[in-house]
Amino acid sequence: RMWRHSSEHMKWNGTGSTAHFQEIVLERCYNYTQLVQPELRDRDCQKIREAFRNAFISKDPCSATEEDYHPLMKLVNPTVPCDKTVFWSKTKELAHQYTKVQREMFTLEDTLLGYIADDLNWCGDAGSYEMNYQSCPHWKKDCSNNFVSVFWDLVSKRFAENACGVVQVVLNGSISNAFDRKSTFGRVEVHNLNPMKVHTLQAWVIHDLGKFPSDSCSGSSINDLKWIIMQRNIKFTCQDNYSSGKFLQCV
Ligand code: 2NF
Repeated sequence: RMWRHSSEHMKWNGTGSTAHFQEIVLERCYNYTQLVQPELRDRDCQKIREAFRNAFISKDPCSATEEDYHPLMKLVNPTVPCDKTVFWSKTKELAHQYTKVQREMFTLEDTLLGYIADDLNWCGDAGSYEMNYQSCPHWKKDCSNNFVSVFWDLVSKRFAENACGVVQVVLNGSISNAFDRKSTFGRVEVHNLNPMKVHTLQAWVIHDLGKFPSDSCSGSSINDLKWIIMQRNIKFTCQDNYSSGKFLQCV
């Protein structure tokens, strides 16, 4: 019986839920709402933790839908001021360094839900009130409609819908497709910018994040991005020849 019990929990190919998930969610929520963004101090972190847990607990971890997260989304709406949104793709660390220096700029992980969930993993099981700490569905090997992927797609969509004015994206010029249509940025965020609110998308193609410079503003992937953005009646500008050091200093 023991053997059967543990093999059932090892059924997925992805990493299991993060140890102490509930405590981490609560602690990050308090930290964010009291210290990072005290304007949000009236948010109820216990309720947020509970809504987050209720979204996925006792459910088939490969049948996640946006609706599962609606109660959580109702508790937290994105509130980034105009001109302050920073998207990223394959440049997570650099983008986060950037918003640390430019304190009033926001990546998704500088907003409450992104801050709470960043680098965490979570899933439950149909017919159990427990989280599965042994394994969770891998988004490529098991199923794309797992609770982690559906969460990031949804918060990324809301983050993009909320953006206004001039918005920025930090892209990696050291890989062959600095803009990737299949990334969250290319698949979700680009298509959910509201042309009534977003004036310009400003792309930064940073060239020293790997060994070789491979892509630039004049490359075909950025041209794809430019075409998509202009089709959507949003202005597009692009800067390259930036190293990460120069980017962090000069902007
Ligand atoms: O973990 C995050 N903080 C996160 C995850 C997904 C999306 C943040 N985002 C938001 C951010 F706000 C960025 O603006 O989307 C943008 C970055 O996503 P991206 O897919 O364009 O960039 P990548 O560097 O390719 O991926 C970021 C991380 O997400 C994972 C990927 O393995 C990497 O760790 N990821 C990408 N797609 C999926 C997916 N469908 C995914 N993980 C699970 N399911």
